[in-house]
Amino acid sequence: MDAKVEMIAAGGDGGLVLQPGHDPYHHLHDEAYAAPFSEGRVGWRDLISVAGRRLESLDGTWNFVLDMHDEGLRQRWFEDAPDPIGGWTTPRDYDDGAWQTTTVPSCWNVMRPEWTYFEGGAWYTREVAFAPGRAGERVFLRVGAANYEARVFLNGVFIGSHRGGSTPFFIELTGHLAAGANRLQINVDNRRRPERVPMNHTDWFNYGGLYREVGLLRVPAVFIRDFGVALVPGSQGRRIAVDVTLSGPASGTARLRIDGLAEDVAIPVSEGVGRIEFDAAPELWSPARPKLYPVRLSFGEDEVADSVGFREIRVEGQRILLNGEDIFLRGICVHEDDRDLGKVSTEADIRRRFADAKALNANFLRLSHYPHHELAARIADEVGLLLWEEVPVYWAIDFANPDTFADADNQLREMIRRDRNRASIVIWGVGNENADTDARLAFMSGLAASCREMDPTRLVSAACLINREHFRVEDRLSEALDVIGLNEYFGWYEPSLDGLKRLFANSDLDKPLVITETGADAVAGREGRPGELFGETHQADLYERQLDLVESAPYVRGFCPWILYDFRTERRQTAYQRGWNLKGLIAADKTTRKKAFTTLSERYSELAQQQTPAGA
Ligand code: GCB
Repeated sequence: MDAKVEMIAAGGDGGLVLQPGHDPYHHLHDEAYAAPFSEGRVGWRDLISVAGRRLESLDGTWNFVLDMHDEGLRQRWFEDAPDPIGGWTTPRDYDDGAWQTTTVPSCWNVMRPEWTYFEGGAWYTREVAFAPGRAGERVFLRVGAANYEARVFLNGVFIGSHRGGSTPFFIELTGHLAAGANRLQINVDNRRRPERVPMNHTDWFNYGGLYREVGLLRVPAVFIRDFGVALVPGSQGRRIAVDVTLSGPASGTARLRIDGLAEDVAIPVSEGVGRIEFDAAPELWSPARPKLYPVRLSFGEDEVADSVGFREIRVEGQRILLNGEDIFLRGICVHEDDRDLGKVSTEADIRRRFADAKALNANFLRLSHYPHHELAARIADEVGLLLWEEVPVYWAIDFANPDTFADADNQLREMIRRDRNRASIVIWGVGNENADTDARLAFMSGLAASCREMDPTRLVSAACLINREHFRVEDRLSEALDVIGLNEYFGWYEPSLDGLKRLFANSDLDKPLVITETGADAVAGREGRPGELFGETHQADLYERQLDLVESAPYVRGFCPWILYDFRTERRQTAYQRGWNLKGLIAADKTTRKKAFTTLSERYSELAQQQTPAGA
């Protein structure tokens, strides 16, 4: 308020003077302007399960402006100062009613050519018509994802903020919403910063915006915040555990129904939490038979509903066991990237992604390098694909910085909370290609511990690097992992596959290893001679040669090359790439298949025939 110009009429001559204490130029000299808007930050504990709930959509047209100097925060645009004041119309540098419009969800980078490379703050404004509901009702704003930091303002008041570009957040609007028209503003900032997660150096495009759905959620005064339904590990598929967390410390009984398995189970809830285990014999979920059961859970006036699969994933020595059966992960990595929509994932796009994975005869996808749209895991549950989900602890994170850890840990917990009832997800990934330093070991072991604390039903992994000194698979983080992920680019960044042979000969592992990346760039339609870089022939040959070696190492229990589709990345600027990573098996049009697609699908078909029924 201190920067607001309040003019008062003074003197008989009709002149205007500034009220003492008000400095209209204050914002020009205040570099701490953003500090108040990092308060009230919401995180994983504020998430609310949306399973089976109806959200009032706020998608569609919003007023929009880019704000590269953060003037909106500096000058507090959201306050919308009364105008005119004391007979004087204060000149101001904004008018959100006059801005251009955009669509939510979207990424601004693909909306207009001149916005392609914009990194900074932007403002989204819209009116929200609100009709109060039942007495005691609580109302939350849900944002599916905003990259990277978001600040929410309602009717001129700052309500809360969130950081982390790929997970949802909830901000309570109860008490702030008026009956009738309300003005909602969201400031989104996608600046890359060295201390954030990811940091400023990545091999994917830094899209900005409100790029997943936005909506309002109404719940009763006491509501179900979170719940989990899963097999009890080690119960041979014969016992189910259900846990429930309410919005506050209420006590009572929650009621559960799983069609075909449990008619009406009473779950005692004390001080807001309840847990129960009971015997049941569900048909187990697997890629071959992705059986889902309808689940309903209620407490008081609140109810959630979901479709849940039951399966067990564990490791035994060098093997990965799905429902007790040995499984080889025939995988492919995929980014959330679209030539036309950027980071926006539509249902049709996700379904195409999975149809292409099925055409490859894959049974596994690595959703790299950040949490993808929540629909991905829902659809994978339905169509029968195993998933690896991960957080963007990518390359040179500021591992010694406790605030960076807090950010990464929150993103991880938000991802687990959001998706823990999805049978398709079998592995949580805690990072990708990070140098084996003491600080990184502590940071990522901490993340692995968070996975185990939040979810004892899945495996933990990370995509690790080769120890170049000993030329071995040797990473101190392995101790904290169930499965070792390995990124290796023999035949692309390194000339010969002899290195891979040597690596396997030198390594002796007591856990399963999954090749989490390998590959080669190829321009779609450019055949090239054998060995010629950027040609389809070299890419396809590389896949053959990699698989020959990989299949010979007993501890390699999965192959997940890089990547399904070509994707945008501004750090690739050769004449072939021009801002694109071309390691896709399919071009950026998501239609043109390269030779390596056929190669891999044939090899995966052979592998599938050797597979136990669960993984076929
Ligand atoms: C990697 C990274 C991935 C890159 C890929 C590449 O090791 O994990 O994000 O895009 O290599 O193409 O070099």
